[in-house]
Amino acid sequence: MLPLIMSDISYSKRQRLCWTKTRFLNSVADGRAFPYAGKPQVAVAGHSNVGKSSLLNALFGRKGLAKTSKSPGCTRLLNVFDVDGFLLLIDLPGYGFARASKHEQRAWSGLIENYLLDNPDLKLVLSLLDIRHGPKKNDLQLIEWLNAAGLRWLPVATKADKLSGNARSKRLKEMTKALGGMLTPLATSANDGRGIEELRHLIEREVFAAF
Ligand SMILES: Nc1nc2c(ncn2[C@@H]2O[C@H](COP(=O)(O)OP(=O)(O)OP(=O)(O)O)[C@@H](O)[C@H]2O)c(=O)[nH]1
Ligand SMILES: [Mg+2]
Repeated sequence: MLPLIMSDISYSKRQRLCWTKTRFLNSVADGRAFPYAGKPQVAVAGHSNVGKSSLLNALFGRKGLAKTSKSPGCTRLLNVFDVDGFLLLIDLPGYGFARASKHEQRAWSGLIENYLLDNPDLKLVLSLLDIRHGPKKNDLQLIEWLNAAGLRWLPVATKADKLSGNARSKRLKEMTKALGGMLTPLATSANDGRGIEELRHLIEREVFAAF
């Protein structure tokens, strides 16, 4: 009993995480047997190659901790990172990878669904959308699915450095409309650091509000 009470107290006192104090825990192959219960979790979802692993490295301020690749389909398991001993960030396999076989695509979506469903520790899902292309049909399907499952989600536009100021604002407006008009994606770039500190704050607010 006592350790639980003590950890609740330390959560309520904290407002910020030390993001550079992140370590890779493990790769998990079965979403139903997720071995790290008890800590709040934030999952990063999105199309293959949208920049999930790069965004995580930018949040951690650590190059190469999450494996990135120019060729899509690099992340095929649930890769689990522990931030500052308090929070778990989960790098999900990308969906919509055209060159994967139907069998592989089904296996990955099964892995993602099994992890997302019935997980009381999951506080937030970041829905990553490439600022140049998203939201695509399967992004909107995921968001619908998250809504139906009652999960909190936040749209995050990636690769914002690829567009100039005006084009960026125009795209963000279009994306907001395509998402139903309620939420404007946070523009981020793993390359120039745009939006990264703000995203850290948003995650902290969600996580600490839960305690
Ligand atoms: N210009 C730019 N390129 C980026 C950014 N983020 C990621 N990339 C590039 O996009 C490619 C894919 O990045 P990843 O982070 O591996 O993407 P992912 O979503 O984890 O991909 P999968 O694990 O295969 O689903 C790499 O070539 C990255 O260098 C960004 O903010 N700006
Ligand atoms: Mg990846």
